[in-house]
Parts: sequence; C-alpha cells; structure tokens
Amino acid sequence: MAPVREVVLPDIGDFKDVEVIEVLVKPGDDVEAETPLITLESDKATMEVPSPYAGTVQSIQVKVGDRISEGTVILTLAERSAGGASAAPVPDTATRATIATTSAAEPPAPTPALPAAPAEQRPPPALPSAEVVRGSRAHASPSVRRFARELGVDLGLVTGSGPKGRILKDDVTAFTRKALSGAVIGAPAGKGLMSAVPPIDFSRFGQTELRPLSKVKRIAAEHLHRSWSSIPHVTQFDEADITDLEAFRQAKRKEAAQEDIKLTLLAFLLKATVVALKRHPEVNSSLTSNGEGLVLKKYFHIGIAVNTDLGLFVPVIRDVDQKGLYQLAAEVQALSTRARAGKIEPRELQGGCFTVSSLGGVGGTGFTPIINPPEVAILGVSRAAMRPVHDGQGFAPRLILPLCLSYDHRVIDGIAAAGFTRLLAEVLSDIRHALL
Ligand code: CAO
Repeated sequence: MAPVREVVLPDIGDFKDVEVIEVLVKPGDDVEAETPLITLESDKATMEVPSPYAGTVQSIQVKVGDRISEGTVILTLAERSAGGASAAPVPDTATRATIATTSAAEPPAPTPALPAAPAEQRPPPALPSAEVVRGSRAHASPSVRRFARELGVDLGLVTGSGPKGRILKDDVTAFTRKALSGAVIGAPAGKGLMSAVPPIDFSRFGQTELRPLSKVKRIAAEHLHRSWSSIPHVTQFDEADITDLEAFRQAKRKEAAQEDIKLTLLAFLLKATVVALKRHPEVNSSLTSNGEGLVLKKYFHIGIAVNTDLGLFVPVIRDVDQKGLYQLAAEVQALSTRARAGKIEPRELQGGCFTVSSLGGVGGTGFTPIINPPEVAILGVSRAAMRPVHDGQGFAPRLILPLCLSYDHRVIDGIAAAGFTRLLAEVLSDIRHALL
C-alpha cells in the first residue's frame, strides 16, 4: 500500500501566519510533483505551495482563510512511485514543500507598441499582448492568472470580488460568461473580436489577391479594436501658430546637423507636451483596473508613433522633462531608425504615459487618433501650413499647426481637454511659456 505522508509548509523565509487564499486540490485528486496545492498571500507576495511528490490527496487539513506557518500540516498524500503504484521511500527529513513565489504584481510583460493604437514590436519573437500587460497589474493569484490566460481573459478588465479586490476564479468565469453573451464590451478580444465579419467570397465580384497581415498589424488590430470599443473617445481639435518656433528651428538646424541630429518639430512637441501634462496631471494618468481610481504618474515617458513596413510601433522616450531638444531629437531619430529596422527592444515599448502621433511629415489637416491604453490621451499632429491670419490690423502669413487630442472621457472632461490643447498651442506659439 502506498504510504500516506503529511505535507507540511516548509520554511518560507520571514513569513509567519500567512493566509491561505486558495485550496487548489481536493481529497481523491491525483497530483504530480510540483502541482500547486494551496496559495498563500502575505502583504508582500502571493505564493503557491507545490506538491513535493506525486500521489493521491487523502485529506486536507487547511481551509481558505486559515493562517499558517512553517510546519503546519497542509494535507496528507498517498505517495505514488514513478511507476504509478507503490510508494517510494520518503526522505527521513520531514516532507518538504517548496515555495514558488509570485509577486502580486508580476513584472510587466513587454509592452505592445501602440500607434494611434498599439502594435507589438515584434519582428520574429512573439510579444505578449496588451491584455497580458494590463492583467499583470491585477490582483490575482498565480492559479487564477493561469486560468485567465487559458481563457484569454484580460485580468485588467475583471473586477475582483475577493478580499482587497482580489480576482477569484469565479470572477474570471463570470466575466467569461458575460463576454460570451456579448455583455462585456472589449472583453476577451482574441480572434472573437476580429471575426465579426462573416466570410465573403469576393471573387464572385472580381479578381482578388490575399495578402496576409503581419503579426504586428494583427496584434495592433486587436488593440485598436479593444481601445476603440471600450474607451469613450472624444477628440479635441486646436491650432498652434508655430511661425516663430519654425524660425527658431530653422536657425538651429545647421548647428544640430553638425552633431548629426535632425531637429524636427517632434522634439519641440515632446517638450511642450510635458508642460501641458504637468499642468493637467489627469492627462498623465491611468484608470485603476477596478475603474475606481486614477494612478497619477510623476514621470514623463512619452511614446511616439513610428510608421514601419511591419506596422506601427510606439517606442517610448523616457524622462522627456529632463532632456534637451537636441537629445530628444537624437532619440526620436535613433528609435525610429531602429523601429524601422525591426530592432526595437520590448523594454523600449514599455512604460509610456502619453503618445504623440505625428503625421506632419505626410500631410492632412486633422485626424482622430486612438488612445493607447492604459494611457488616457493621445496627441495627433497634422501638417503645418501657411495661412493668412488677421492680427487686428491686417492679414499676415502665419504657419499654423493642427493639433488633435483624443482623450478618455471617463477620466478627462471636455474643459480639461480644451485647456490642455490650448496650453499646448500657447507653448508652441511662444516657447517662453514653457518657462512659466
Ligand atoms: N508640419 C509640417 N512639417 C512637418 C511636420 C508638421 N507637423 N512634422 C514633420 N514635418 C517635417 C519635418 O520637419 C521634416 O522636414 P524637414 O526635413 O524640412 O525638417 C519632414 O516633415 C519629415 O519629418 P519626419 O516625419 O521624418 O520626422 P519627424 O521627427 O517629424 O517624425 C516620426 C518622426 C518617426 C514620428 C515619423 O517619421 C513617423 O513615423 N510618423 C508616422 C506616425 C504615424 O503613422 N502616425 C499615425 C498613427 S495613426 O494610425
């Protein structure tokens, strides 16, 4: 007969009286070595206790809510040998479980590049999608994360009903049910979202050619769809008179060129954006996953939409507030060159607070960019053009830059958005505003 052994909680470091938040097995379950048995949660971490060997669970000695410490008996297990039948001898030391520690906030996975929506950086290697990134900040145990991953559920969209808002398995199940019934907007995207259009045989109407979408474009499509369908977007338009700024840029271009820097308008836009973000902190924020609060960011990392043959990438320029115009211009140049060569690192796509999408090099008078979640606003910039502007006495030719700010109306109200773009326009019209 297989020997029945007690599985006890091993040494888990400085933790004592740690709460059991999940019991993952029941009597009669066959488990393998390393199968998670229970989940513990302390102030600092969520930990799974795996089985020390294969066997059949006989009885369980702990329940959810219990507080346990090293040496507490968790359950009894009838040990199974490799052949499946009789028992292997148990080591003379007490049976030891090992601890797999998973911080409640796992390190974020590489962030997707979002254009006016996201596109994952990713030539060859497959990057995790935005839902994984968002979900990684959710409060959930490793087993619930696994469960959500299997179902393709973005934990960032699920409201937790457990203690301290923790997401339980039942919450994921309920969310999935709602999503399947169409009650959740922007939920489990995946293929479902993209297959809304019924297959049509276009060859009935004429000659066609099938061109597969790149991986970047496919992932971007999902992000765009999710952002567009789950965030109430409003776009605020404004114009900046950049005549003086352009004169200054032209005056500095040669000097910059001597340092191999192409001083384009984008560097000025980044700098001006920081001024506006500082005065409008809600624009530099993210909604908490339960939608009940705002995370205000005290750093200024700004993503720039870069068009490449693979699709759109949004590499992030860090600490824009601490950098000069030449350095910003050099970084824009370096990042866009690397993005186009497919050489952007995943970490360079992470951590953005706000995105600037400039179509100024191409043309157009305005567009409605799509927010790059978890950000709450994105600035679109179209091509500046000379226009006659009345100065009270007569018309004068002025260089006018169109600005388009799309914002999440749950977070930012219309007055704030208009204030943001107005301030941006003022700073760009007279860069001395940046000093105020
Ligand atoms: N108005 C007029 N001219 C502009 C301008 C504007 N708003 N913005 C840029 N230009 C000019 C530049 O100054 C440059 O001219 P000069 O050589 O005389 O200086 C020229 O247009 C080309 O600029 P650029 O686009 O190469 O450089 P940039 O720094 O302005 O932009 C980058 C860099 C990476 C943002 C840009 O190349 C790019 O990829 N833009 C596309 C982003 C995109 O697709 N967004 C849409 C997302 S929605 O799907």
